[in-house]
Amino acid sequence: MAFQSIPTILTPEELMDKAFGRASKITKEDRDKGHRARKTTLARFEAVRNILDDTLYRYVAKFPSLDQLPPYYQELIRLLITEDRYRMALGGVDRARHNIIKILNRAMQQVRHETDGDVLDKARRQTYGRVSSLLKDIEKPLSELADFRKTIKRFPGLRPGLFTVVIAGHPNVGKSSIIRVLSKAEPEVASYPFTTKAANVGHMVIDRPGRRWSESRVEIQLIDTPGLLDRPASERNAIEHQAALALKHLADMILYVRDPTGHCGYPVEAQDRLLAEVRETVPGVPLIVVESKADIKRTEREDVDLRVSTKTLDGIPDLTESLVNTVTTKPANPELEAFLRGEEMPSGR
Ligand SMILES: Nc1nc2c(ncn2[C@@H]2O[C@H](COP(=O)(O)OP(=O)(O)OP(=O)(O)O)[C@@H](O)[C@H]2O)c(=O)[nH]1
Ligand SMILES: [Mg+2]
Repeated sequence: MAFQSIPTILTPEELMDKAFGRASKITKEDRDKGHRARKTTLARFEAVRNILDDTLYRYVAKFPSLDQLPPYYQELIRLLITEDRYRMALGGVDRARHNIIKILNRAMQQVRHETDGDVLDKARRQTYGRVSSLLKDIEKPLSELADFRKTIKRFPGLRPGLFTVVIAGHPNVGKSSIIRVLSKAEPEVASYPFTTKAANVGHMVIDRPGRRWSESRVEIQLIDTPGLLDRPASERNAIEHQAALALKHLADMILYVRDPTGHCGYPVEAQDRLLAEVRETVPGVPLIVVESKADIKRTEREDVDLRVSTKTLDGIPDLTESLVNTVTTKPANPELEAFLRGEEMPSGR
């Protein structure tokens, strides 16, 4: 996955250790003591410059540029990081990189003819001091980048070319339980709302012997989402927004889970309102309504496609069959597909 290439972000102290430590191992040869000291100092300055330039450049370049990301990821970054924080931290690190290069280039210029050991030592102490304080000044942006990296690495690892089913519904209705029985994924299941806090991916592989080879194996990507409440988008929390984003951007099909038992803690009327809302916000995406917890209660309602129990597995084979029958090869989101296929990461610069 493209986001995995974001490197570990070092602290200012670690960056100093890395740059000054490596530079200190460099010594240049010359029969003349003064020339030896001059060449060594120059080589060390150059090493410090190159190490910090490379490292900081990589930090900025490996974070995706917001404008070049597919909308799903852009919106996730805006939601979980915010655009301002993202741009400020990357900008701060990049400015520091430029200033560090400037300081070291100037220092090299100043000592290029200097052969007095004491003067060279003093120049080195001063220059390292300036570089250190520039690095200390970006302590906050660097720690922000380290946080962003953690957040981004947790983004759902989508795979290109797979039909994507997004499971949605109120909290605690049994969405993750369904993902567990349908796929190899093992999302957390618990008897309280908002157990699932972010979109997670599971894969489902269905072998259908006896079919033409092109149809003999079907692979589906299932996205488990946090619960959604039937309230206006402006009142939703960041956890709910992640479900809404997955629905809006990732769904080739929606599996709407409704719990008729009341065990989830939300009335059926509220779940019906949410269903209507989901249909309205993502029109045109095929949607099936699944009633969960069929081992406890089954309704006679006609607007239900399937009734399932993840305890007795009642209805699960039918659910699998109806998912497989809906699979189409045409991606609903060509832009996202292109991004997932591309090995190249859009650069942050
Ligand atoms: N009796 C019964 N209980 C179920 C069934 N499916 C899920 N549950 C229970 O319902 C509770 C919620 O299940 P989850 O799968 O975590 O529900 P969720 O919709 O993912 O919940 P959030 O992640 O909080 O939105 C758990 O206590 C499950 O054991 C079922 O088919 N029958
Ligand atoms: Mg869940």
